[in-house]
Amino acid sequence: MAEESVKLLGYWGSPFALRVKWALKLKGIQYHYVEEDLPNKSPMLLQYNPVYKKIPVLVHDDKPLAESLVILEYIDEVWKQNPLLPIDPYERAKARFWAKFADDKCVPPVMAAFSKKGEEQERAAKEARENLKTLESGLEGKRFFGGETIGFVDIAAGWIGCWARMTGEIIGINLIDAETMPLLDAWFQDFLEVPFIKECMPPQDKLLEHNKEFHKILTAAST
Ligand SMILES: N[C@@H](CCC(=O)N[C@@H](CS)C(=O)NCC(=O)O)C(=O)O
Repeated sequence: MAEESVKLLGYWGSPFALRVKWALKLKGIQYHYVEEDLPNKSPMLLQYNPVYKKIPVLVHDDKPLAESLVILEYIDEVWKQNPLLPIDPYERAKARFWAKFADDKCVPPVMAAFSKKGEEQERAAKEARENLKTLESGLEGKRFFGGETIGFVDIAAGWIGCWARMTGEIIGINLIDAETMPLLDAWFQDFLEVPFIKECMPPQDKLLEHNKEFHKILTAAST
């Protein structure tokens, strides 16, 4: 049988590519990583993801797949070891619900708090804190969203802890409040300390500098 080929098109500072790196690492899948220059997208990226033209793209045996949450589900279906989604259909649906909630309701206000100024920024920061508090309820007292082991929602939402904390540091507004969301705060810390999770994280100093530059560009554009 021919050896299977797995390729990931990503960008070092992308949290969406990080999700895929985490999932492949958890499953123990070897892959070839291709770093994209996002301002000058490669013909390969445009060919493989003509619809969104974004990374990450997973290419499995020449079959490309875009959108990180879709890729996570694909990885989970193809490589069954260390499952990400629970077996029970209702629990699976709930995991998908919280991953979608994180993308739809937590990421946008964190990004808005990062890119806006004044009252708009305050409003976005408040919304981010409220929605992160709601995300906390999905933990239901468990160590991870996946229970005792890392699951779909952990992989989908775990990066928000690092990015929201860094964003808070850059804009001087706390987005994760350890007093009002102690369980989520503890989960972020616990999750990000898991060795294979930590191993895949981009270098924090480099990420901070990169995000500071990005913040300057975004806020200059909004004046
Ligand atoms: N919903 C997408 C988001 C992917 C995304 O926003 N990728 C960014 C990098 S973090 C990108 O490729 N940006 C290039 C562009 O928008 O032109 C996913 O979950 O995969």
